[in-house]
Amino acid sequence: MAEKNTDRISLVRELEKEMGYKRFVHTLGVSGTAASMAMCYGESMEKAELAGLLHDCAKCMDLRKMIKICENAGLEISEQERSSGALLHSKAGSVLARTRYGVQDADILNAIRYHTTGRPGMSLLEKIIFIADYIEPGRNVAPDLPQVRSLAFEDIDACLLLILTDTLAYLESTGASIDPMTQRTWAYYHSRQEQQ
Ligand code: DGI
Ligand code: FE
Ligand code: FE
Repeated sequence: MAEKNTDRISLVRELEKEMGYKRFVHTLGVSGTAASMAMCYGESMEKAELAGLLHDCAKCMDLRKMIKICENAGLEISEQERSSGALLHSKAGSVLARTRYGVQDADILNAIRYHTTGRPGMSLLEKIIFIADYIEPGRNVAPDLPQVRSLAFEDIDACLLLILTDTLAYLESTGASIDPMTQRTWAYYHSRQEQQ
């Protein structure tokens, strides 16, 4: 147990060196929020905390480096990802979590990999990281945040759908190209809610 705590503290120390300070504070916010959601929903608190700490571990790299990391790992990169660090950092982050930080748990790696676009049929841990990333205390510009924050602890799928709906509306308003996976995730959770 003591050893585990030492590892956790060394990881935080390493991440502090790897990222800009704003990103580091966001990382701590996501990690703490994810741990709280895990307590609420009966997910492993340790896994949620670790996935939260590592979810943006590739975010501060330049795009060429992200591309290299994914190519070396044999992952396919779409044209859209090739031109967007906002999209590619999650894929690159999941590779780094495994190769550099020694994470072997597939659920943690998937939570990192899909934290930006989500995906249909997300695991509980994947949903927690996706939501925690959006609601951590440092976030303050997205619409509906008070409602999203309370839904996060009351109805996780409704919360997920609201975030996806607001994100798509935001992306449409800025004219950004929408990743097909973000669209598919929204369609999947929208149709599930309709069926209820
Ligand atoms: O890395 P963070 O900023 O903490 O959060 P994130 O990994 O969720 O990335 C958020 C950004 O990703 C935000 O600017 C919206 C953008 N995003 C999410 N889905 C899509 C997307 N950007 C594009 N171009 N297309 C998407 O489908
Ligand atoms: Fe991210
Ligand atoms: Fe993030």
